[in-house]
Amino acid sequence: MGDFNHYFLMKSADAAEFARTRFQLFPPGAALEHAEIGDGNLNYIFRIRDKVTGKAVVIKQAGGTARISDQFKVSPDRNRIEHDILVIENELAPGLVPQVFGYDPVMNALAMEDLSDHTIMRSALLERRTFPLFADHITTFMVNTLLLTSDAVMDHKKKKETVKSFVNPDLCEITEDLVYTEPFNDVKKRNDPFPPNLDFIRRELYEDRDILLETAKMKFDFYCNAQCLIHGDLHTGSIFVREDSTKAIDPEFAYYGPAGYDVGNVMANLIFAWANADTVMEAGAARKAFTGWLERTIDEVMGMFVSKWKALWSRSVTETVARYDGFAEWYLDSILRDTAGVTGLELCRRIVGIAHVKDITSIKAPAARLRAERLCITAAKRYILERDHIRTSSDYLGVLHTAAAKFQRPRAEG
Ligand code: SR1
Ligand code: MG
Repeated sequence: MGDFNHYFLMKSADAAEFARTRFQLFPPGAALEHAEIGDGNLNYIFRIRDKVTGKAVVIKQAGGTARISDQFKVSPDRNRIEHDILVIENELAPGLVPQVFGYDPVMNALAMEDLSDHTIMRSALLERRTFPLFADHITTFMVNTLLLTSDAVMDHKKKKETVKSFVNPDLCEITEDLVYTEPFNDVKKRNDPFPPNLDFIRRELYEDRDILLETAKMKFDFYCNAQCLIHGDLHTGSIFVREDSTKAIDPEFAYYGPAGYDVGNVMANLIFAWANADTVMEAGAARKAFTGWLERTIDEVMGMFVSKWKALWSRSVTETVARYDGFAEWYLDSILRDTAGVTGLELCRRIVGIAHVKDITSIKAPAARLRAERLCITAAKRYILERDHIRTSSDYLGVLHTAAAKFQRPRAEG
């Protein structure tokens, strides 16, 4: 066991000792049980629990390369970024992120609240569980963290300082490559499409010049638009849920970028859950109820995002010119346009690229998986190409239903 004065990649026993001695989260002599519980693409996650009191914490450590592949060299500074943004998000959206107890720049590890009484939302949705407060919680989280870190509200010098401390080049590069480039151009030859869908992907994405041009425009917005402090990876695998509680976790991709990146991620991942259920569940009341709940949630996320944004805007904007007639509408409209575009990008990249989602990969029957993938890609293209016009939940659901109707469910559903 190391002394924590020099970086090394911890095993779970090290993490237990680290939690006790570095952060004093447990008393000396505490009987601790420990396990590595991470299954994400990047980091090592340890759960440490006092066998007597039941108190538990999580230690998250960053390595020098991604877990998913050592092709990705990722600065361990992402752990500092994650710690710092969790502190900010806790202030702006209390109760909607895990509490952090400390960060160690030598071990590149942070200590935070254990959320074992919650479930990762993607898994919960695959079990067809529903969360009545999710839309309300996630829209509060997004509106508060995005608007309150923007130039419309923040002191501009302080905002620039914040932009500086959240420059996140390695993690942004992952997004620039995996989200904005490779789903449409396999330039690094590391895409991982479902083989039976390769021709469809080639025709519909790699060879569609309109898609190439529009995704290039969006990539330049991601490079340049330091609009708000975004979470940067707000998919359903980065959200813990309980019936009465929602926690956005894993904000290590945070940087100052377009607000619509976060909203579009939430929308796309609800659509993945819908595509899975619509394809895999047998026709009948259960499918109707579950897809209906997802559609209502998509409706509430869009509706509440817009109404809460407008309300918070009128209460909190400090920038003089942002009060000019028409500015608020123009600004929000640009976020909604980006939301539509990013919804399309996220749908494509999880199907074509290296970082998949279980909503798709868990579909065993090849014909069913093909149907789910194709309906997502077909809808995604319209979200991207028609992003100047897609604004309301009816727009999103109309595109989704039209795409789904194009691809019949296979008879033996999988
Ligand atoms: C190399 S990291 C691949 C993906 O996992 C993360 O959760 C992000 O979504 C990233 O794009
Ligand atoms: Mg993550």
